[in-house]
Amino acid sequence: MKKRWVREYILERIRERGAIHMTLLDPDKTPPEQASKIAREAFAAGTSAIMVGGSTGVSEGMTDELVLAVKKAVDIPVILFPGTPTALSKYADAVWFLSVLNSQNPYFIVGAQVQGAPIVKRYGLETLSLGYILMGSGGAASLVSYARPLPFDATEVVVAYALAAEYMGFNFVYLEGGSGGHPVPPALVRMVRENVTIPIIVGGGIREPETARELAKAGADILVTGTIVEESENVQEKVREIVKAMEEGARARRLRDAP
Ligand code: 1GP
Repeated sequence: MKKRWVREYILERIRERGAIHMTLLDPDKTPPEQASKIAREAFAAGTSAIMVGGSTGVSEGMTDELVLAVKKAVDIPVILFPGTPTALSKYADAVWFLSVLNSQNPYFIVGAQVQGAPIVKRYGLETLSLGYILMGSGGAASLVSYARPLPFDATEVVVAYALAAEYMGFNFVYLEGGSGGHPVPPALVRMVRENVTIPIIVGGGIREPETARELAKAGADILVTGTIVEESENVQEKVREIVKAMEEGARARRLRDAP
């Protein structure tokens, strides 16, 4: 059994820095050579972990190759973000063991997890339990998981989902705006922050430092970006400005909330 350390690492880094950034790599869109280069640059720019996954076109073999390439390039946790139970890799450090809470199909709430759990055990992967809530445009993740994405203005319902995630025992909650879509509004993140105590992950459509600053200021603990590292000419500079703005936002929040 591998050592379980990723959850502690994440919580410790959030305590130290106020908020942390994770870089998402999709094996369907990023070949392993490019993934190592992106991982190196993102690491140099202050990213805290590499997430690996995608909604379509991802096999276990592709995931293995990408994880191995990233592990060789950087010494930060590689966390699987699987779209299916066939996208698990024994070479990763941990897996977001996620349930799509607002799917209309029970397969994505508990079925895929039942299929994947014995594989996770066999591979000795650390599990990070995650309540995943799709909102806004929802993106490809929403389409393939039969989710009914929650409108950004349905504040009370989003808060209720996030609270349900906490009360059901999930260790993290993910507010997903959908890859390449519009980011989750900071005011919505703030409402969730005022109601839940578990760490809040926010992703989908984060491209600008200003967005990262406002989301961290509103109470996001972890920001995830995928599309910008696939598209940027200069990944290091792009991630660096996002991380810097995010940490400034987290500091502003601490000052605001200080007794
Ligand atoms: C998708 O939240 C992530 O699951 C990342 O979204 O590709 O828009 O950065 P982007």
